[in-house]
Amino acid sequence: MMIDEMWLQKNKLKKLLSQEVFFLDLVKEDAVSLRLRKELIEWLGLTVSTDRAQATIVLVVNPELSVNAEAYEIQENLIKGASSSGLLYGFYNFLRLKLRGKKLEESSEPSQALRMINHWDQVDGTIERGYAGESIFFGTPGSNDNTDTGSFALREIKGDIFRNDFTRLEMYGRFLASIGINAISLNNVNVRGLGTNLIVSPYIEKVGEIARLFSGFGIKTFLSINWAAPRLIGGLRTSDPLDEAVCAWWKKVIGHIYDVVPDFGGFVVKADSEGEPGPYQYGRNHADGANMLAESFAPHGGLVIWRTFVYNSQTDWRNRKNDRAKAAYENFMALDGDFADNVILQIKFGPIDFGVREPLMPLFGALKKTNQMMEFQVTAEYLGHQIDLNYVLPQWLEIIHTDNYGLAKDTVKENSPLAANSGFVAIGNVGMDENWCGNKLAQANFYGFGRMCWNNDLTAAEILREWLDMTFVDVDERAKKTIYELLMTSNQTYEAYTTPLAIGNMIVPHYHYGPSINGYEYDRWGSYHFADRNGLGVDRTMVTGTGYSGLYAPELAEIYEDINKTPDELILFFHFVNYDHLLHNGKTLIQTIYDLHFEGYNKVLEFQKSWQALEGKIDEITFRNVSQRLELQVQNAKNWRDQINTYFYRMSGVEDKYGRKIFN
Ligand code: BDP
Repeated sequence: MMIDEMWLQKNKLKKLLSQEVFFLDLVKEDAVSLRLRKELIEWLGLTVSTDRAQATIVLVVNPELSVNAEAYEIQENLIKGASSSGLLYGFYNFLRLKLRGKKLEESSEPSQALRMINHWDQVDGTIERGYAGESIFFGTPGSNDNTDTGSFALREIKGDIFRNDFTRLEMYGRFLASIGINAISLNNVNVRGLGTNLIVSPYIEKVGEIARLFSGFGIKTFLSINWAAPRLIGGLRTSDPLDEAVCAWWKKVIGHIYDVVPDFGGFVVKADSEGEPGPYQYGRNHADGANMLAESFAPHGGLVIWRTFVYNSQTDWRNRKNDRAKAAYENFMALDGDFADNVILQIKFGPIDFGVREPLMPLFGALKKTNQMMEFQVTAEYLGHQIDLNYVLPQWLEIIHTDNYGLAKDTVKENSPLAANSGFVAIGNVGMDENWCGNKLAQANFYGFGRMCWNNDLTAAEILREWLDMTFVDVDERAKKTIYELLMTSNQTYEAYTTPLAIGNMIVPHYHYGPSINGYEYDRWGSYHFADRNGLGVDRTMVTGTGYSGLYAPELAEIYEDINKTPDELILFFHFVNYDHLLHNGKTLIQTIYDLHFEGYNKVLEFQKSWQALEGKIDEITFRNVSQRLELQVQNAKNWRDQINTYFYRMSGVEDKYGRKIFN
C-alpha cells in the first residue's frame, strides 16, 4: 500500500536538496534536535556534515532570536530557531518555501500557544465521527472497517488494543509538526470500555512509546479520561471530586503516568455531557472537578483541558423556553476565575455543535479570568463526511475574526490569564485510509487548521495556495487553479444546498449526513427549526425569545436582537422569520431558500464538470478518488435541494418565482 505523503513530497524535496550539505549548530541534543537530524539523514537522505565550513545550509538554535521558543527565521541558507522546536518549525517551513519555489526569507512565531488535535479514536480501532478508515493508534493490523453501525458500542476486542504501526505514526508526527501542531490527545472524549484503562498499566506504557515518538516532533501527548474512572477501574465506591480517596487515587494515577511518560501533556475531560459521568452527579461543579485533577498535575507541569460542551441532552421539545445555545454559558460563566492556572476550558466555536453556520459562542469575550481554547472540527461530521467537498477555512477564519466589540481583539489569548495555556484545538480527520483523509481534498482542512493556528492572519486563499502548490507539486498552474476555485467556493456551496441562513440541524439524526428535515424536531437534543405555515427559525431575542442574544456585548446584542440588523446568513438562528419577509438580499425568505438550494445543486454539477476536465492532468488515484466522491455529492445535493424545497413549498404554499421544478 502506498501511503500518501500529503503536502510533504519526499522525492521532490530530495531532488531539490540533494546537492546541499547541512550543518546543525545546536545548543544541546534533545529529542527534537535528534529528530531534526533524523529528518535530514533518514527521511530525506541528505548530507549532514560536522564541518561548518563545508555546509551550504546551516541550521542553528539561537535563544536570543525571540522570547517565544517556537519562533524561527529563514534567511536564504541560514535557518535559525529560538529553541530546537523553533528550529524544527523553521526547517519544515523552509521545505514549504523550497517546494513552492519561493524566496527563502521568513520570520515567524505562532499566534496561538497551544495548537492541538483531539482524536476521537477508540480502543477497538473505530473512530467516532471518523470518515477515513480506522484509527492509526488503535485496532488490529489489517482491519480497516470503520463502518458506521449506528451505535457507538465498542466491537469485541481480541489481543493488543494498539495498532503498533510506528511507520504510520512517524509520518503523522511529521505532518503535524510541519504545520506547527504541538499537542494531541489520542483517544475519544467518550471514553468507553478499555479506553478507561489507558491511563494505567499495562496500557500507559504503550502510550509512553507513542508519546516519545511525538516528543521528537515537539508534540505533547494527552489522554481523554472517563470521569468515573475511580469507580470503574480504581475499585472506589465514588468518583466525587471532593472525596479524599478519590483525590488520592487520581494523584497516584497521575504520578505513575509521569514516571512512565515524563513529558505527558495532561487530560482532556468531557464531563456531565451527553450521558457521560461528571461532578454534577455528586452535587459538585465543574471547577471542583477540574481543580481536583489540576492539583495533582501541577507539580508535573501537566494540564487539565476541560470541555464546555455541557447541555441537557434530555430536553423536552415541548418546552419552548429551553435553549441549548445558552447551555455552555449558563454552566460556565459563573465559574469565571474559579479555575486553577493549569486548567483550560475547551470551548466549541459556536453555541451548538460544529454546524455549517453558527455565530461565535458568547463565552468568548465574556470569560476573562479563565484559560481557554477554541474548538473546531476538522473531521467533517456535519460538513459532508469527507465525501462532499468542503474547504472549511473560510468559515473558521470568519469565526476567529468575528468582531467582538472590544471584548478583546484576540479573544482567546487576551482573555486567558496565562497566554501559554490558551490556543486552538480541533478534532482530527485522519485514519488508516491510503490518503489519510478519505477524500484527498479533505487534506486541505487538516493542513489549513495547523496553518490557521500558527498564523491567524493568513487568508483562506493563501492557505489553500500553499497546500495546492505543495500537494500538486508538478501539476500545471491551470489545473491547480481549477482545484483552487472549486475548493474556495465549496464551503458556501455546501451551506447553500444543506442548511443556509443558519437554520440549524435538518440532518439525518445521529449519522449526520443527508437531509432529514424533522429528524431532530420532536426529539430530546435541543436543536429545532420550528417551521410552520408562516415561517421558521428560532426566536433567541431578549424581548420575545429565549434571551440568548443578550449574552453578547451590547453592540453585538443590539444587532442580533433586531431582525432588520441581523445579517442574512445568521437570521434563522436569531429570529422566527415569515416566508414573505424581505431579507437584506432584497428577496423574500422563501425565495431565498429556493434559490440557494437550486444554486447549490447546480454548483455541485459545475464542480463535477470542472473536475472531469482534470483527467490526465493530475495523478490517476486522486482523479478517481475525488470523481467517485463527487458522484455521491451530486446525489446528496439533489436530495437536499428537493427535500428542502418541497417541504417549504408545502408549508408555505408559495410558488418559486422562476417556476423551477419542485417535487410537491
Ligand atoms: C458531537 C458528536 C458526538 C461527540 C460530541 C462531542 O456528534 O459524537 O461526542 O459532539 O463533542 O458533535 O463531545
